[in-house]
Amino acid sequence: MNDTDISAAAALLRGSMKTVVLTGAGISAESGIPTFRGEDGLWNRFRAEDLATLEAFREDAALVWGWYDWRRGLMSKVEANPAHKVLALWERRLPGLSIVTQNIDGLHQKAGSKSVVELHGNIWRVRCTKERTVSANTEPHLEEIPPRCPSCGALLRPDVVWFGEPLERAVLEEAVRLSATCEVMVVVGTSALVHPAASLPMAALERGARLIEINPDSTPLTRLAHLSLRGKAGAVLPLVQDRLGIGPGEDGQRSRT
Ligand code: BV8
Repeated sequence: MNDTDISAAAALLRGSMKTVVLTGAGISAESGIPTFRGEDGLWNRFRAEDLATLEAFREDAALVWGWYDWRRGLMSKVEANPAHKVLALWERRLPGLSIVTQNIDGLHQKAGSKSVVELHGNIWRVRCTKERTVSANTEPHLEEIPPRCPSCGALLRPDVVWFGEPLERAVLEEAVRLSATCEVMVVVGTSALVHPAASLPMAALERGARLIEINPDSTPLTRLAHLSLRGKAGAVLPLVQDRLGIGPGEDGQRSRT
C-alpha cells in the first residue's frame, strides 16, 4: 500500500455523493474480537454447523447459548477501534455514506455510527422463539442458559442470522438498494465468502461503482477492486481520513445545493 493509493482512495471518497462501506470481522480484529477464518479464527476452534445453525440450536440450545454467552463476554470487554471511529466520522461528515455490516458485535454503534445496516443481526438482542418478539439484552453474561422469554417462557434465541437462514427481507432489500445505487463501495475486513453479503460488491460493480478494498490479505474481491489497500483497517482508514482532512466540525464536501 503506497501513498498514491491513499490519495486515490481519498479522492474517490471526496468525489462521491453515495458511498457504502461494507464491513466484516476484520474491522473488529484490532478491538480484540477473533475473526472467523483468521489464524486464531473462531472456525478453527468451533464448527459453524455445530453452533451457528437452527438445527444445532434445536439439538442443544444450551451448547449454542454457551458459545454466544462466551462471545458476549468477550465483546462486552472490547472498545471500538480507530477504524470504527473514522467510519462514524465519515457517516456524519460525508454525504450519502452508509455502513452495511456482517458483524453482530455492535461496535459501529459503540463508535457513534447511527444508521448501520446489520445484515446478520446483533448479539445484544434476543428473540422469543414462539412470539418472535425482539428485545435488547446487554448483560455481559446471561443469568440463565438457555434464557427463556419472560412473557411466555419459550426459549429465547440470539437475534442473529444463522447459516441456512434467510436474512431479514427488509434488511437485505435495503443493503441491495444501497449497494446498487452507490458510486463508491469500500469493503473492509471481509473474506467475501459468505453469501448473500459477498454478492453486494458485485451489485455495486455491475452499476459502475468504484470498489476500494481494505484488507491485510487478498480476497476473491481483490482482482475486481479499483483500489486494494493491503493493510489493517485500524491503520489504513485513519491514513485515508488524514488525506481527506475532514474535521469533526467542518463539512469536507461540496455542498449539496
Ligand atoms: C442463506 C451471524 C438461504 C451469526 C453469520 C452461495 C454460494 C455458496 C454458499 C451459499 C450461497 N448462498 C448461501 C450459501 C450458504 C451460506 C454461505 O454463504 N456459506 C459460506 C460459508 C460458503 N449462507 C447462508 O447460510 C446465509 N443464509 O443463504 O439462507 C435461504 C434463503 C431463503 C430461504 C431459506 C434459506 C446466511 C449467512 C449468515 C450466517 N451468519 N453470522 C454469528 O456470527 O454467530 S456469517 C459470519 O461469518 C459473519 O457474520 C460473516 O458474515 C462471516 C465471516 O466472514 P468475515 O466477516 O468476512 O470474516 P472472516 O474471518 O471470514 O474474514 C476476516 C477478513 O478480515 C479476512 O479477509 C482477513 O484477512 C481480514 N482481516 C483480518 N484482520 C484485519 C482484517 N481486515 C482489516 N483489518 C484487520 N485488522
